[in-house]
Amino acid sequence: MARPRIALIGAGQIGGTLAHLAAMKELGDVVLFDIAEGTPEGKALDIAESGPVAGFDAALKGTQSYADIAGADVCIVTAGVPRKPGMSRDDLLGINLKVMKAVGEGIRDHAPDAFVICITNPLDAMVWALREFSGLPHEKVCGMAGVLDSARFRHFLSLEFGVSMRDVSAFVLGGHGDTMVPLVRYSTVAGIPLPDLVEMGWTTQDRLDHIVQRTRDGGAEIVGLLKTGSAFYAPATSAIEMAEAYLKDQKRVLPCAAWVDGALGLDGLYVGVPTVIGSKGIERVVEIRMAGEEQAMFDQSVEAVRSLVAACREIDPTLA
Ligand code: A3D
Repeated sequence: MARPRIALIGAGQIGGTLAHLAAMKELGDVVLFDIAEGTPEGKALDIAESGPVAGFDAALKGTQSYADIAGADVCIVTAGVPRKPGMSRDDLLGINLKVMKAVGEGIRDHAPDAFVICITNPLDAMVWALREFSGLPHEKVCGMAGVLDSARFRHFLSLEFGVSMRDVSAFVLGGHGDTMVPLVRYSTVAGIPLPDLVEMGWTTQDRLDHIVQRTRDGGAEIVGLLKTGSAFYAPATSAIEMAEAYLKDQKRVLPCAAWVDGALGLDGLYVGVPTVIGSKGIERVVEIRMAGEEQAMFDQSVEAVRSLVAACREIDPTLA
């Protein structure tokens, strides 16, 4: 059987890391596409040259031509610009919307059967625009944010409790932005919910509130440290987990920006929700129950996403 084909649209910091991870995990052959001449070719060759040492079998190619992504099983989109210190994700909207148009049309024309994972910010609005421009089925287009936001939450919790990150599971809902909703009640250490751990004296409510806020600000914390770009190792690792779930039909339950139409009181919006990812793409949206304050936070997050989608429509009237 031929190896799966993985197309990475954008060969910058995240794109290069995605290519490396995909090759190391032997998920398939990799095509790196970028408008910057030489960058995708250079990264593809560099990673390919690590193959004999690392011992993986994967072909890597860099390109400026969409024709080379033909037949891709998965497309992961990072094309666009990242934040600089002081910028919010939303400040990227105008410039990255134009990029989504070019990328969406490229995928529509050359890889219409792919499972598409968008990472470009502002995430929820860009996934929506990418889906509109590509015309692919909604269940085949999603965005990576929840896996990353949850991973950040899990990391901070594991430091607080002094336990393995593997035994911490965390739940983050809503848009990928300042209004994201880390759900404390559904986050656990080996199945014990965080509120119980507060009662058990493992931490205090104040410290937990601080960790929740640090999770919300997780992206900005890295931008502030790096100064020249945004996070890329953890975002790439998170998207690879989603791609693997699709390629191997794992039916993983992963939070991602998915099209929600009918569930959770929403009538057609991309927003961060728990989903089941398998060979059909986003196979199910898990309709969890939210308590009063959680629902209010989720509603606020939904409103923030809606206003970004409205802004996209204003900038590009061809978006219905
Ligand atoms: P960067 O290293 O700048 O790479 C972006 C690449 O896109 C560059 O190589 C550009 O040449 C390329 N590019 C620009 N326009 C086009 C185009 N029209 N077609 C193809 N390629 C193009 O950025 P990065 O890899 O660090 O980040 C990429 C995106 O991910 C940014 O928008 C970030 O804000 C976003 N991001 C999202 C998350 C989430 O959790 C959702 C996390 C971190 C970064």
